[in-house]
Amino acid sequence: MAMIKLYHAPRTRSIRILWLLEELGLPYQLATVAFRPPRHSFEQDTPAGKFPVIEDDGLVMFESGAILEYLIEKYGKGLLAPAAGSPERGPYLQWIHFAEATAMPPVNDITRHTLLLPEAERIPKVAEDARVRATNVLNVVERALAGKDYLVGHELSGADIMMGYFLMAARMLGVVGSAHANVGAYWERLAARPPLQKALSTH
Ligand SMILES: N[C@@H](CCC(=O)N[C@@H](CS)C(=O)NCC(=O)O)C(=O)O
Repeated sequence: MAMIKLYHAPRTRSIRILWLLEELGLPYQLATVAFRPPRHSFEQDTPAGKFPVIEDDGLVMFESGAILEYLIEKYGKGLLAPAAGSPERGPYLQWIHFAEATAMPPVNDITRHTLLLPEAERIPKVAEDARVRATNVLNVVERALAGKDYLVGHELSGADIMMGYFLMAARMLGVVGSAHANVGAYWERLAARPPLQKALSTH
């Protein structure tokens, strides 16, 4: 098996892939690259200008959700994903796509308009609106977790890895509040996993 190479920068979405590689116990080579706050986008020193990027047997891939699905399919041996066509497969795909299509955009807006952009270019109203949208996402997750330990089925799946990064970012930005008790307990459950701890402490 060819060694998977992951381009990683701490605190970025490459945490998802590092976490996944650790959960699956796969051998990998890490290329740690310094994150440069982007003025626009695709400006990072990786083969696709973004984090994460992987190289696997000559294939170069970007988009964390696609990388996650690809690695689970190719190397997961049935772990971390319900079988294709099973009733749980729908919600699994739903959360994977929800994470980047709906949950992360407000986090991106808050980050850009409070931290990344030069101060003169930040628009407070954009950050304010994004906080409302991020809170609405958290409300959806809060309801989905009622009486459940994980988003899909009874064990960790790729859906939790995708949404876990959103939660990490939302917590850092101060969006997770006392109204989100299920989300808080869920985060503690995820954070207790050694593979996530390893991913978070890798620099
Ligand atoms: N939807 C993409 C987003 C990738 C992305 O924007 N990553 C950020 C780091 S978390 C990045 O590389 N930002 C720098 C830039 O946009 O140039 C994914 O899930 O991989």
